Amino acid sequence: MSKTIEKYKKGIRKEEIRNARKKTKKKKKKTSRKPRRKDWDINSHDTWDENDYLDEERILPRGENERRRNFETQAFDETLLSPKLASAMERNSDQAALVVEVSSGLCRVEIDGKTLVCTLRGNLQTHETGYSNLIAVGDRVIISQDGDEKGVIEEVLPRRSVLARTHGKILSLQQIVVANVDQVLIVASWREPHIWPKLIDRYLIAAQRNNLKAIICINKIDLIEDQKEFAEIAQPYTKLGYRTVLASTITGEGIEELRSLLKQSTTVLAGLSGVGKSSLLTTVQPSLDLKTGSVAEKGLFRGQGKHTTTQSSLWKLENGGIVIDTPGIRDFGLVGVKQSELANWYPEMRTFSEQCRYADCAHLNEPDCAIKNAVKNSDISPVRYKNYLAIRETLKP
Ligand SMILES: Nc1nc2c(ncn2[C@@H]2O[C@H](COP(=O)(O)OP(=O)(O)OP(=O)(O)O)[C@@H](O)[C@H]2O)c(=O)[nH]1
Ligand SMILES: [Mg+2]
Ligand SMILES: [Zn+2]
Repeated sequence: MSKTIEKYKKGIRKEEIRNARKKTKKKKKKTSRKPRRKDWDINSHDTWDENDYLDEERILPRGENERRRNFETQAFDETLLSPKLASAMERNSDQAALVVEVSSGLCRVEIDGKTLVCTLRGNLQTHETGYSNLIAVGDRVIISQDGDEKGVIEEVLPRRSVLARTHGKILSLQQIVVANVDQVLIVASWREPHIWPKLIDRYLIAAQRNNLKAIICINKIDLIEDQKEFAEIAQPYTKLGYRTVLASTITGEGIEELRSLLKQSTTVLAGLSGVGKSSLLTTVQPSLDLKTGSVAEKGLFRGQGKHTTTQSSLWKLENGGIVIDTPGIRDFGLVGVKQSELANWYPEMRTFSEQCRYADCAHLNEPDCAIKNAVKNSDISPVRYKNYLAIRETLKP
């Protein structure tokens, strides 16, 4: 397709989205967004909640959902933030700065070994990207500098990858968690908090959908008491071929393995609060000295993390790796996965599902369901099947 046609098509898509947005604008104004923080202190790491959710489900005009879905698919391949996309791509990459931290309306970027706090140029618009946030940690951006410590982000360069999830309760919108990563290190802990395989599966599906390599790390293995129980949970993942690192920051087990897996790649660490993401990074490279927290010892939230890390941040390792530490995410909403498609994202179910008696078998209570039979015969792990059922419940038909 010629460049002119491509540009023309982009123009049409932008116009469509703009019109649809206009229609929903009134409703949008009523929602209460948190005010932007203007007082971001370069040295402070605390208190800001990057999820910044709108709590209300938005009603969209007819056809808008489908239009967005098509649009969002394209947004994976190209960034439409800039009308001068082509020229941005041709620019010397030396001019690009790396976003290492993001707050509402402000970013911390790194360029030439210096760190600057940047605002965003007012004409950058989220509605042209298909995502609810404009900038994410890991983005490469063109900035104009304003003195030694400040700057303005003029453009966001095309992303080679994103890890995205649904934006809070608004299932049609997606939020970029991080950009330009190669792999997701899914961190779980055996205990404190208790291992939660359903969240591991959600992350595995998100990684597949975003074409990112997934590695599983089960941390706090010093707390294992029953090896048999541990094997039942961990083995299905290793059998499926997922690289699974068993680690403990207390005994040092698995740390060298992690260090080498992080080498020369850009990796995002994702998992529940309190599983030890920041602790693992600090153990891999003590100079990082990231803030780590404790796990609640009593009360309703016993055994859960306290959301010590409040915003994602990017760090460069001495071995050439780049890591992004993230706050614990509990609800990793799967963007655009329907109930009927879910089994396709379970590699071990895909082949069996073709042998079910009914082509539209949901693998619940149908007769002659090959997946249920495979679970009975231990060809599919009961843990994975249980996760499938639970995740299915949260998806649209
Ligand atoms: N027993 C045990 N405790 C650990 C291990 N690794 C980390 N911890 C403890 O787990 C708690 C939480 O660790 P963090 O590194 O803050 O966890 P996090 O995943 O970064 O949590 P958020 O920042 O809230 O998302 C701390 O009290 C750590 O000391 C481990 O291998 N074994
Ligand atoms: Mg942390
Ligand atoms: Zn079936």
